[in-house]
Amino acid sequence: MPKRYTITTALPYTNGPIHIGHLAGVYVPADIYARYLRLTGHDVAFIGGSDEHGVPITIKAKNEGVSPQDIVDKYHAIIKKSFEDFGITYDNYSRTSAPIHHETASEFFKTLDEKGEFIEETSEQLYDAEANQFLADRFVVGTCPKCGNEESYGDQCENCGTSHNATDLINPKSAITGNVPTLKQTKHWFLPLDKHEAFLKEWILEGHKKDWKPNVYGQVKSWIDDGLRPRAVTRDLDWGIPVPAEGGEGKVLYVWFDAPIGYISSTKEWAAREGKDWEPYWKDKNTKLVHFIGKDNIVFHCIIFPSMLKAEGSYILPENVPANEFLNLEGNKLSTSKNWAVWLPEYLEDFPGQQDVLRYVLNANAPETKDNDFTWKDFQARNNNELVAIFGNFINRVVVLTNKYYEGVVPEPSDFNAVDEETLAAIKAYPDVIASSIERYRFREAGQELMNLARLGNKYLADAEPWKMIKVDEDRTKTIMYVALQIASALATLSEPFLPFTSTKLKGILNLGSSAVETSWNEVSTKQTLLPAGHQIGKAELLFSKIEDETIQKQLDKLEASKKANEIANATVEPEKETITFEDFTKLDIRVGTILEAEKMPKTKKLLKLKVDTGIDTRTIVSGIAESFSAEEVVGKKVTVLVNLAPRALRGVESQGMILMTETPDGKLVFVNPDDAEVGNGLQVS
Ligand code: B3M
Ligand code: ZN
Repeated sequence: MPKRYTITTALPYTNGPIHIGHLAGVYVPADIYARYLRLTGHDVAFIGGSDEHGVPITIKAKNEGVSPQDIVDKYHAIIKKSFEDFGITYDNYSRTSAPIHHETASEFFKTLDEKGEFIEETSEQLYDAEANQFLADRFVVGTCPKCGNEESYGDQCENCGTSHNATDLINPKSAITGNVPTLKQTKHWFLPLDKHEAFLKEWILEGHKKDWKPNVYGQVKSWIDDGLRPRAVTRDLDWGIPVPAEGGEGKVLYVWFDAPIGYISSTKEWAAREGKDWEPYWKDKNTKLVHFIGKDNIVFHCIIFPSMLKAEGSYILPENVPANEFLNLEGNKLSTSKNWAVWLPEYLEDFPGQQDVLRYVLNANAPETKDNDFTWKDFQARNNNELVAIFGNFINRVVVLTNKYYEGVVPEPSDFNAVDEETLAAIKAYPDVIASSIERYRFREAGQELMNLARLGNKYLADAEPWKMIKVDEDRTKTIMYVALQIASALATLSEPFLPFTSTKLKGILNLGSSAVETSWNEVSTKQTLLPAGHQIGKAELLFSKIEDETIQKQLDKLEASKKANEIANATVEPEKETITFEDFTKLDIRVGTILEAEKMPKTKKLLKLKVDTGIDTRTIVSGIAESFSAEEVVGKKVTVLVNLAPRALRGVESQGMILMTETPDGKLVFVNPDDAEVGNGLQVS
């Protein structure tokens, strides 16, 4: 029975492009799901859009010295294009700055306000007097009261996922000035989550214990068990949707209040464009609403948004929220600020036309039940050993041999032997096997099943060896090629959700365009023949190509460069020392000298024994620079020397002064080098 589905994906903040973590956690699984449902005849609204409000946008705008509008315009376009490029088949991709969204979110707020679903309260909130601003959300960082993470934001801790009020933070600090905030009174609208606790318990804890993913259910249960409290849904900020209520001047809706309503606005925008009615997609009890998100968004989609929908009264609730865990990159957390990421626009520049490879690898390694790691070596291995060696190799052999033996015409089979029968029967089982994994949100498993079908094909050909058989039994060869072509056709249909670009290409090669040979998902099981004898196929084209070691090394080098750049950027600068007087300074006798001789001190790693001409005399200085310089390379160097330091014995040698050094970001010592100065001259201040 065809059903109606509303599928939503987290609305990305438009403060940067999209990276592989986003794609793996949210957009690839959602697209597999949406494509599969359409292929099996369901009525699907696949909804997305950009989240253009909130502090992340304001901060980015401040950092770049442009307006928030400039930021959202720039990244909305980039993100939308990435989704198109990677074949994410949204029915609508909107943005929360769209007038329809402002209207929808305002109306939603007003309805709750009129129904008395908010508590209006004046309370003390964190305030930064220097910045003249209340500190909500990402404008404040402090220690999470739940897990102790010292970098929790005001509204949510990204470490444990908990959402809290900014005043709950321990040791809060302004993210704008670094100041310790003060408290200042202000009025806000609060959604009393405690009031919805009973409903949430019944709906999730009792109703979805079995069908929701354990990671999602577990988090939700722990929050509910901890007790829910009222949460402010308004903010003292100037970027966002104005609060449509008396006393709301100068205030906007909390971004997490407006953003999920963005799913509804985007559905409305789509329906208006398509001449459809949006309401059944959000209000008909038979519609299945599914939210695809990352684990940091669970609280908002499982507790806050459902409480809002329930309070409004006319909406359905999500049937499932298959949130994923996080993807790491080469063993480290993906990070925008550290540029530790593979950005989609950059990937496409480096791997043009290879979107399916990334979709495949990200799905194969998706962080479905635990955090997972993306490595470039694994990317290469999955491409070379699975896509090229199994899927691509099978298709290539089938197409090349069909062209070679039969000028591209599907041959007439004769009697099927037991292996042929088994193989033909096995093909028919795949649509259900893959579907069953997809319907349980096990997209990795589903992708592996698809690859198993290609494996079946590869093995069938390798065992049957048509390239040998052609020399001894032409009829048998025809049967073999006929069976192999049926597998190829099944692959063209069943690969579409996972490898959409490859599927299109393969359909072209197999010439599946005409309705007589087009096979739907379900028909792979039910049709007697997928590719009938006599059907003309096209010429071979490579579906995938081998990725060489150099290509992978380039990506690893890029990451290494990011790491270096971070080290330099994060190199800590020592705090300034206590103030000294000019007299204190003049006590130091620092002069320019030349190193005349140098030798390594025995049995130490660090020390060089130097003879230095200071202009006053030639003296011995024992210096801890041997890990940065060899004895030979320092001879003849001009150096700055502190000459009136009390002599000191180091390893039995009296050292009569010290050389001034500084350090490069990676810890190598360098001389404070007075190349242009005269030996014996003193250091001066001016
Ligand atoms: N923009 C958070 C994020 O990008 C947020 C999602 C909104 S979904 C309604 O992680
Ligand atoms: Zn925490």
